[in-house]
Amino acid sequence: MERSLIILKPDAVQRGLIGPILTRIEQRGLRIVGMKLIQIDEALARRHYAVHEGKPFFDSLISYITSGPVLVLVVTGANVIEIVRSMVGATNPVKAAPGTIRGDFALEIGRNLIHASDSPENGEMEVNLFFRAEELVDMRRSADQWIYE
Ligand code: IDP
Ligand code: MG
Repeated sequence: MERSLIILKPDAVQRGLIGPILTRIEQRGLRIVGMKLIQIDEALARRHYAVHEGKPFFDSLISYITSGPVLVLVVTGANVIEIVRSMVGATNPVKAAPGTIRGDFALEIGRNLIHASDSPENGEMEVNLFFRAEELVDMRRSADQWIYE
């Protein structure tokens, strides 16, 4: 069972795209087990994006992700890392396929709306960075039998 941390970045919140993006996540059948609206501070941003420290876009990335409230959520299930990454689309919206979130709603890499964990290991790390265990629910959905064989 994998877990993916998804962040609807400040541009998604400011543009009123929480609803349309969450709709896609719900419609796909993904199971949401945590969700909160927060403002990421610089320390958390630097930890979350530590892998990008030193890159030319690092400072602008930190100011972008801390520039306003974000919606963070945790989705869980078999293969959710790959499923969510494919829904999100390529990092650069210019290259993101139509039908993906970035391909349908974004135009530039520095305003690409959404973060999603890129491996099961990073999923675990990122979920633990943003959520305490008691903030997550143990969700049993009656619909699961119609979503999973
Ligand atoms: P990802 O969000 O698709 O996983 P990463 O390569 O992990 O992409 O980069 C993290 C974030 O940093 C991107 O979503 C984007 O907001 C920003 N970013 C990455 N590369 C660039 C760049 O070349 N210019 C500006 N921002 C970038
Ligand atoms: Mg990444």
